[in-house]
Amino acid sequence: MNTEELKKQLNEGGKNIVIVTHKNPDGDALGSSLGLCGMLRMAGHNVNIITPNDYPSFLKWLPGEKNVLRYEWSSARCDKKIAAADMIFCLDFNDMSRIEALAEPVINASAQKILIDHHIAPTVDADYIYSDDNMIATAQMVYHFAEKMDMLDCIDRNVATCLYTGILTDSGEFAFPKTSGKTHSVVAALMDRGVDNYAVYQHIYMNFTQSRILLLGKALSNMHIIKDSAALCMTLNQDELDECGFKKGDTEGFVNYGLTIRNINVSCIFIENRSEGIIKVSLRSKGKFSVNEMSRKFFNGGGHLNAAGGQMPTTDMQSVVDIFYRAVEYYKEDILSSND
Ligand SMILES: [Mn+2]
Repeated sequence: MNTEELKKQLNEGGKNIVIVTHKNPDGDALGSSLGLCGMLRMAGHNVNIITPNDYPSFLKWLPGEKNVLRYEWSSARCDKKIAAADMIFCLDFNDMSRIEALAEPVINASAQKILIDHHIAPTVDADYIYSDDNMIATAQMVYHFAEKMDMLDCIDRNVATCLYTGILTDSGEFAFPKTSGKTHSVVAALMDRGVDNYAVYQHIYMNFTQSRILLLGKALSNMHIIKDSAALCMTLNQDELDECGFKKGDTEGFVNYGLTIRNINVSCIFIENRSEGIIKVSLRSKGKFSVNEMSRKFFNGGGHLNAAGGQMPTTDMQSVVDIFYRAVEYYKEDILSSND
């Protein structure tokens, strides 16, 4: 399907549309989905958003959020919506494995599929693909998609607030390298539609649980700075999570604290999930060192150049920390020179 055909269909209205996004939705996954949903509804479509699972409470104020369906809570109802859809939008993920149990009904659906995503090398089989790994956020791409589809008039204050939230969170408050002049012009256009930027900031960054701050203290005190290597890792095991009263989303962004140290180019955090029998891995880098590559090689994951995730099928924290030491040794020169 080409852009003109899609534009024609979207401007006709009256379609049944489902939007899906990745597991453990973050600000960009949810912000881009809700923004697109608001736009498409304004254009006269019947739209539902389905996430694989629930998302953290600091996102539960976004306009329209109350209507989001969680596949883990209502899979039968979601299956019906997916089967009845004329179009399915896949937002903010590059591989069907990222939507887990949702993948099967989505793959089997007769609907046309449209991918909008900024992760590298997408493998999603879609009828229309808008993929650009130079984009800081899928939410920014949804704005450009609206431009392409002649739907800028469908961006009201609520849509703008959702897209702004996606850009704000995925860009690290407009700090990360892929934040561009274009990003800022999109943000300016969104603010002109009435986004209350300070209200958004407070919802996201001044709304932490007490357990989060207790866990941050633990993670920081568990920091291993690897000698002469510009890399560090932090850990949180299940007992520590329980002790502090861990709630979903509490550890979001902890890995970034490691990079605030001078001359540290790679930061990593390992978080145990004993009930799933795994340790979750989050990696960040400064400069040109690819944590995507490191994660693919050592941690069963992937992601972006400077931000990646993964997971290890064990709850033995020491063994995973040992692997990190080996990985850092393996890439030592690249890590040391990453930010030169
Ligand atoms: Mn994103």
